[in-house]
Amino acid sequence: MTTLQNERVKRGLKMKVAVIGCGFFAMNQLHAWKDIDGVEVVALCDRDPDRLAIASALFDSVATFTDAAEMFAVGEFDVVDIATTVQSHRPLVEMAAAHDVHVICQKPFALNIDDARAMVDAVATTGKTLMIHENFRWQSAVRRVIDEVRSGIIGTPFFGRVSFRSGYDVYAGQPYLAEGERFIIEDLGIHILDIARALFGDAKCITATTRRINPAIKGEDVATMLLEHEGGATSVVDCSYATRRFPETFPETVIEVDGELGTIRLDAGYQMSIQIGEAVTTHDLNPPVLPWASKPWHNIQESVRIIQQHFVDSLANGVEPETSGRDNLQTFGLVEAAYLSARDKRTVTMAEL
Ligand code: NAD
Ligand code: 89V
Repeated sequence: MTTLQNERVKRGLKMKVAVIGCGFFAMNQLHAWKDIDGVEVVALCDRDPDRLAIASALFDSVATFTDAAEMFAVGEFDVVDIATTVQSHRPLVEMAAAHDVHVICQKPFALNIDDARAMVDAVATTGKTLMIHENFRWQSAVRRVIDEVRSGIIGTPFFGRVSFRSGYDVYAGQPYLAEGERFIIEDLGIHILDIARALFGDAKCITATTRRINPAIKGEDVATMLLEHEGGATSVVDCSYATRRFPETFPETVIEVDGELGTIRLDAGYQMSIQIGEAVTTHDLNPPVLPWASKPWHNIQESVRIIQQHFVDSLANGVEPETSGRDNLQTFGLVEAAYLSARDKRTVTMAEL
């Protein structure tokens, strides 16, 4: 725990959080902060005054800023939660480091791996914590599978498939997703690759193919990736926003893991089955719909509260959050390596990055 954090806990004070970016997704982060004991959102920043007004209406009292530098100059907070899109992540993380606060930064971490490394270094020199808001591994159903695999119940895993296929109109809520040269690996695949890492450990290499099916968008909306993990498992990570099917499963991730002793499946509808030998157990892992959440986003919304609680707990216990900036260099590295693989039509080793 840092000196500041120690002092606050000793004095029974709340952890003060400032949030930069009050757009589409930040509303979930703001609701989640309100739910977490010992936390107080004290400042909001968005360069769009309309977004700032919508977000500040959630609070009885909160300082508002349209310029992040002005917010940092006023200070008086322990943590900055950066919920902007990727273009501003590096300058804002570096600004946070210059002002000696803990940092949470939304995914995708950065525009490229050099920026991501520089951001990790900038916060490391302050001794503060940097966590990437990589929430999919914290969805309760996904987490249950991760915990079961880590418990060793199916023995050492040798194969996995982590799959996200949907035809949901993500462009309506997030128009920028249709406009980037990169789309599905950077935006969604990053989560699915991170789940593969949580299940099977770091990867040695990756082979990827990409397609664009929807002619109205700029980037790829289909990606199929094959990973060799350092522990010996092989995984297939496949993602699509061009898959029309009923029932539509957005935003569920389905998972298969084969281990030496058995198998675990997380199927559509949040149904998990575990088979050890001939014995099969089934488990309904439907997540709750939090009071401020709505279907079909409720599993993601729940994971936002869980990851933010994990951040608070990690600070209180003086431990690195699971998806720290340092850890997320591996997930972000897989994104970079997947694009390189698809472009050059070859397997890319992580050591090349
Ligand atoms: P958005 O465009 O709706 O919101 C971003 C907000 O940040 C905007 O209101 C914009 O005005 C503001 N902003 C941008 N740069 C700024 C700056 N320098 N200073 C102050 N304000 C600034 O985007 P969004 O859909 O909310 O996405 C934000 C981030 O969240 C993205 O990185 C996206 O990938 C991520 N996201 C994550 C999930 C998830 O489940 N983890 C889901 C959706 C989006
Ligand atoms: O989770 C995300 O990052 C979102 C979405 C689920 C639409 O891909 O952008």
